[in-house]
This record gives sequence, structure tokens and C-alpha cells, in this order.
Amino acid sequence: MSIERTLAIVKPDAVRRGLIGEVIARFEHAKLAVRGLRMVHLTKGEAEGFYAVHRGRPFFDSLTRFMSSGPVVVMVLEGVGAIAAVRQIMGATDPARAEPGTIRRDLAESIERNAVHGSDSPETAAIEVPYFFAAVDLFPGDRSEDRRT
Ligand code: FUP
Repeated sequence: MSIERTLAIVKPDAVRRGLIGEVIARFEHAKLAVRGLRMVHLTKGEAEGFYAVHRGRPFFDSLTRFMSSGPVVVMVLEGVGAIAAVRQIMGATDPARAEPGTIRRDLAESIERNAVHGSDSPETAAIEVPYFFAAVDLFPGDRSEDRRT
């Protein structure tokens, strides 16, 4: 498996409940490295753009209202097979169906307020990472960041 980058989001419910550190720790404990990190309060339009593939679905309006209801923490995670690894650590979309020990099973409130997002494929990651991060915002995987002045 190759080294991948994926986008993860700590959603407004988890930010509100003080779970930013808990979510990031679970990713870091799984040997995923944070390469970019930022807090942002999405507008309704920005949330709609992010979830554009779901436009027209019955939950779209409620989902995008929720995603713009408070700040989120967006991050780029890097590691071997990072896209599938993040999906596994998050658990199924519906917390009631998620495996014990996953973020959603342990921490999420409902299928909508499900605490985290993670890109679901390399194609999705390639769209979602640049939605929030320019190339210059992402740190490399070696120690060259130590030499920045
Ligand atoms: P996931 O990739 O696990 O985040 O799930 P989806 O891409 O299928 O759905 C995106 C988001 O829409 C979910 F995180 C939560 C929300 N959603 C609902 O609110 N109701 C649904 O029935 C399905 C998804």
C-alpha cells in the first residue's frame, strides 16, 4: 500500500463537546501524521459545496445547516493506506451500526451528528484536500519544516 493523504473533519458536534483532541489522538495513535490543520466556520454555501455530491438527497439541507452551525477542525492526514485507515477508525456513517472502538460508535450522537468526516476514496481526497488547503499550507513528511525561517 502506498502513502496517501486524506481529508478529515472534526464536525461541529464534536468540537462543541470538547472532542477535538480525542479525535486527533485516535488518528495519531494509528500512525497517521497531521500535515495540515485549521479551524473554520463554514458558511451554508461552503458546506453545500463540500457535500455537493449529496445535493438533492433528503438529508442535504439539514446536513449542510448542521455543518455550518459552528466551527469545525479540518486536517490533512498522511500515512500508508491513510484513506481506508481513517474510514476504519471513524466507523460506519450511522453510529448505531459502527463497530465498537470506532470514533462514531464511541463518540457520535446520530447519523447526522456523527462527529467526523473522512474522504471515502483517492478521487474524493483529491477534491476534498484542496477544498480547504493550498499546497503551501501542507507540511512535508520529512524534517524540512524544521529548516523553515
Ligand atoms: P460518510 O462518508 O460515512 O460520511 O457518509 P456519506 O458520504 O454517505 O454521508 C455524508 C454525511 O451525510 C454523513 F456523514 C451524515 C449525513 N447523512 C445523513 O445525515 N443522513 C443519511 O441518511 C446519510 C448521511
